[in-house]
Amino acid sequence: MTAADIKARAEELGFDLCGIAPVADHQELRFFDDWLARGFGGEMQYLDRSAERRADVRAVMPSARSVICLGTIYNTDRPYSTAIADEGQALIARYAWGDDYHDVISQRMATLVAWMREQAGFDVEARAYVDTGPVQERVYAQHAGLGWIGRNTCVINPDLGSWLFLSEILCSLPLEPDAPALDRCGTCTLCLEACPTGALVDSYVLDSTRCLSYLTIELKGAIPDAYRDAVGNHAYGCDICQEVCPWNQEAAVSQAPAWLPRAAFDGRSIADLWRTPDADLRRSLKGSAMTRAGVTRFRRNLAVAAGATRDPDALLALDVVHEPACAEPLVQEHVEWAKARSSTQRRTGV
Ligand code: B12
Ligand code: SF4
Ligand code: SF4
Repeated sequence: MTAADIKARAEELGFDLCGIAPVADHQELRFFDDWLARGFGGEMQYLDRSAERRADVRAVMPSARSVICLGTIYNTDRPYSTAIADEGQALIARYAWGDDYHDVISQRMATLVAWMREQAGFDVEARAYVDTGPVQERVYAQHAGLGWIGRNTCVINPDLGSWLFLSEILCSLPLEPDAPALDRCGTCTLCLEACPTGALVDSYVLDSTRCLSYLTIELKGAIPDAYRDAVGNHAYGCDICQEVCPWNQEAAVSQAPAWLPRAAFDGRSIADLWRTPDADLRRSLKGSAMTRAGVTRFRRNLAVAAGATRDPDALLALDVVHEPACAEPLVQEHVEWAKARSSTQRRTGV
């Protein structure tokens, strides 16, 4: 079984990209410790705990000789958030619109691994991860030729764009590696300029503690006051630094129904979502990547969005709905903030 055989099978299984990275001491793996030391990981302690393993996949699987890197397009033909003028609409990052990618892609990779073992005729050692393991996925994807790590820190494929889920199979077979992808950002700095919170503190360096994706998804406590206005109508995640990227202006679109937006979150307003009963929200989040934040944090985000946008309908909704999650202290604090924002506006408006 050759690398070409594996790539052909990966394509049959629905992967859009497949390349092989050698297991080696890639120099880009070394940025991670410095990044953590600068506090850019915020509260994501799982990153600190796994730092040693992230430095070398052989610490995860000593027999690893190759990393089979896979890319899956999740883009749809829906407009970018930056093209939506209605501030009352709740924006959700497109990676989270459809089914949970962990489930969809894990299944596909399991099929690929089973096929590899069958072809080899012996027990090939392999471990598959999709955002689920201590692997610096972007570094391996770049070395497998899937795309380069752009200034916005995302892996960009020159033909497909950057709306790609990355996943990989660590494997004991010494497969023929691909050439690494070369940086094609050139003199462009559009992503750095567009980021609403200055989270891209330098080219290729993201400070999570300022990133709306971190603040609305990963952060468990209160969203710091300093960033609440910048949240705007971002109810879950952020896509701005990818939307402005020239390589995404004609990005490839997936035909897979799995990534289409769920009706419950499709083009919905902040007010509508706030008015939705907890039980319905929970049902709609189930099976999507949005379960990560859960109903309470989602309501926290909606409250901030109501205050940041001062959308009248959303602010009104904050007063009239009394679902259990609305009464959680974390949510209440953000509701109070939002209401104070609206009275500030009224006072200065007269
Ligand atoms: C933690 C994490 C986050 C954090 C931190 C992101 C970050 N940029 O570090 C937060 C919560 C902010 C986040 C946000 C998002 N994430 Co995320 N995230 C991860 C995770 C779990 C680890 C990333 C990591 O190790 N970060 C630490 C930094 C140091 O590593 P890095 O991101 O690989 O960055 C490289 C560069 O920053 C560079 N670098 C760092 N310092 C320096 C210094 C110099 C001088 C230079 C030259 C380079 C350089 O080095 C790194 C490696 O070379 C990965 C999955 C994984 N296991 O890898 C997914 C992952 C990166 N996320 C993903 C996605 C989809 C997102 C979002 C788009 C979701 C959203 N819409 O809200 C945003 C994108 C924001 C962005 N611009 O990155 C995808 C990215 C796919 C792609 N095409 O790149 C991944 C790979 C998950 C997956 N399996 O598909 N994420
Ligand atoms: S995801 Fe949004 S907040 Fe985070 S770096 Fe990109 S533009 Fe900035
Ligand atoms: S917007 Fe420009 S600088 Fe940023 S990732 Fe895209 S090409 Fe690179």
